[in-house]
Amino acid sequence: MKEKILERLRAKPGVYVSGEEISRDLGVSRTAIWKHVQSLKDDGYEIDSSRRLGYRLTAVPDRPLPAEILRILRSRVFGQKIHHFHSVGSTNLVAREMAREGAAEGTLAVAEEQTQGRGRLGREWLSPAGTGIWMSLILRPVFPPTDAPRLTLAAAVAVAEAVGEVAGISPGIKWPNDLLAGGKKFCGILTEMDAEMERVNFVILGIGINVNQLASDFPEPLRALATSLQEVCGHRVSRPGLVCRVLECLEDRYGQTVSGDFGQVLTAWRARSTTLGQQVTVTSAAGTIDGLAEDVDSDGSLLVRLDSGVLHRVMAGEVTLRRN
Ligand code: BT5
Repeated sequence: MKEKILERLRAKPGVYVSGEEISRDLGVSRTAIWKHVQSLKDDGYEIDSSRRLGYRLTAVPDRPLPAEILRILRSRVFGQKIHHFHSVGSTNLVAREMAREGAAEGTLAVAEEQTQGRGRLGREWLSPAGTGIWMSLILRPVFPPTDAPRLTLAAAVAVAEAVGEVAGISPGIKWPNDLLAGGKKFCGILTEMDAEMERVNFVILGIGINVNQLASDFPEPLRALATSLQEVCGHRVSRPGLVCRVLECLEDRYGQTVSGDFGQVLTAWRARSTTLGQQVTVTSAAGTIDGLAEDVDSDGSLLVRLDSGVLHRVMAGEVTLRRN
């Protein structure tokens, strides 16, 4: 009903629509309409109300609200079902709960703010209200658990493509999960899996994008490492618009990943990589190695040519460029 009322107001932006007319057309009481309008105002819609004239929509919020996303989303499955939260601990955690309860592939959890946003290995992901995209997508790929790292690469390519179109920049990808612009990180991806030995039950693809922060919004010491799309491209970027483009690009790249066309994803990943061809130090649970980042393999791992000449496969770890 709330969405239907919004549609009515949106059809005549800036013009009063009488409460009586809405009430008659939608078959609900005027009190119910008033309540839905209050709820729309809580979502950030600016609506003038007049006893005599009715309601008029004067501004639409730049928030990743389901109504704003669904009216422009052109995907088949991804994001067609959206759970939006004003504030949540972590969208990855709520998406995981939903997946356990049987939520379908493509279901999206998106939040205005995360109070316990998470990176890899329990690290913190800063997710303030009003400026970023903090979202998690439920996937149910039919492939062995060992293929799951491919999804991080596919997601990085998809977000880079979406951002390229929407913000007009060309981001780099740092293996495995960072998107960079001007040498600083504006997006991180957290892929979490629930699996048995041979079978993936579900994957939660968590994506965090700094969209409209100013450099001064980032606390020290993050300020030296992090950036936002607005900082890089010089203008504000529509968050619902970007969510849509990310979902659409992701659906395409995911389709390639699960249907035997991962080679195309790898080609796009290589073209955007800031890691390949560089002398790197990789730190992981297994220790630290130095070498040349030679390639990524079809399972998503990084192939590093050690100084001894041996080719070493890295499944997970932290890459830093080596300064000689
Ligand atoms: C990541 O981890 O980059 C994965 C981040 C995933 C965030 C999304 S948001 C939606 C979903 N729900 C969640 O709870 N998480 C996902 P990692 O590679 O471990 O990087 C973490 C490091 O990035 C931190 O230790 C900081 O140094 C830095 N960092 C934290 N917040 C940042 C931000 N907003 N922008 C850029 N860098 C940040």
